[in-house]
Amino acid sequence: MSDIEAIRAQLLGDIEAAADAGAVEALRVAALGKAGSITALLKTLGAMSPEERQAQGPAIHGLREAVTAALAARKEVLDAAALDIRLAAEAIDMTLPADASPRGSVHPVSQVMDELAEIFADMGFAVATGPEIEDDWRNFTALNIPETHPARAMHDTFYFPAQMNDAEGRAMLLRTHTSPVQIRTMMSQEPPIRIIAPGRVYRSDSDATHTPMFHQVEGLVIDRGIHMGHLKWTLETFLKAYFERDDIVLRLRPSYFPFTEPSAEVDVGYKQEKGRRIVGGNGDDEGHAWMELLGSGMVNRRVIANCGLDPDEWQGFAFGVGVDRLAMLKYGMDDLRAFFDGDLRWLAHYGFGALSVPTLSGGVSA
Ligand code: 2NL
Repeated sequence: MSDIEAIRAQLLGDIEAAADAGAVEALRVAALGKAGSITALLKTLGAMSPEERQAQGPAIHGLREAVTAALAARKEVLDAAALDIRLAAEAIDMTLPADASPRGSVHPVSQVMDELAEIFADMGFAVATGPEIEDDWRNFTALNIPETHPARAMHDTFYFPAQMNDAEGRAMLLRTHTSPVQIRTMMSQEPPIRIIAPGRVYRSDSDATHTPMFHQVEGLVIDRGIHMGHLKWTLETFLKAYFERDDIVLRLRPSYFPFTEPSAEVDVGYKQEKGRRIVGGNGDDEGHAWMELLGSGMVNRRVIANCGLDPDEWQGFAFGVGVDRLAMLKYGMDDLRAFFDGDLRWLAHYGFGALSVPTLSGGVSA
């Protein structure tokens, strides 16, 4: 074996055995540094005859290239192994407790929806949910909303393109209220029915008091012999529990909705006292303040029939209320847009913390 081959075998063996980056660097210096063994071989080329140089040159340069490549390859292997070790050492155990207390909270809208579910559960109502993408039959037609009704217009309703019509050719849309959930329930369950349907609804509307997505709760009761008295008692009981005061009185004003007949808008009245005032209230002569809060009525016979039930046997009442508005009233908030800003300071300002979760037994605003 020639000198060059012996040096090559020795160096490549040493490089392969190098245990760390320091050892690789030491071998590089020993072979290719100023006083290195390969550097010394390269220097001998200058003193050779042209014939000798032609014979030895390629072998010596080949040796340099092979060793340079081996050093780089070994370094890469060692670097990857070092990274693996570091990653294993720095792995985070997600099951460990956090070392800082959380700053967020359940969103006020979610808290109000939870409160509503608790309050209505106490009155025997179940929570029903359904898809936010609906068809125009369940969102409008079944509810006796005529084809020409302004609510169906493009500027109020977010429609999907006609290519997305369902199998029956119905136009698809983002639900504009949670009523289609009640339609689904009436079509799939035998009465008696007592449900609330909370959730997100969408209307093409955006300014200081309207956001294109907002939250609604609707309620529905279907049974035999249901009348307006049941509606009024239910809303009164709900509002007393929600606002946590017994002096709440209701005023039902005649109104019109296609899906209820008769229909009533519900104003909430309360005795005005110093220091506590519900936002938006207007006083009257007897010291009562009234504010419009809910829409309601007896379910239109045509809606009951549209769902396959006999309106001579089954009657019902229904109501709808904006959850964002309920939250603003309860917590004294004045700007709807802040609901969607995700600003922790807003939560802190209104006293929301990670552990403040309403329960009926603990007092919903405790
Ligand atoms: C409002 C109006 C209302 C309903 C919603 C309803 C649902 C079915 C049948 C009949 Cl399935 N009615 N929902 C009834 C009256 C009013 O909401 O102004 N909400 C804020």
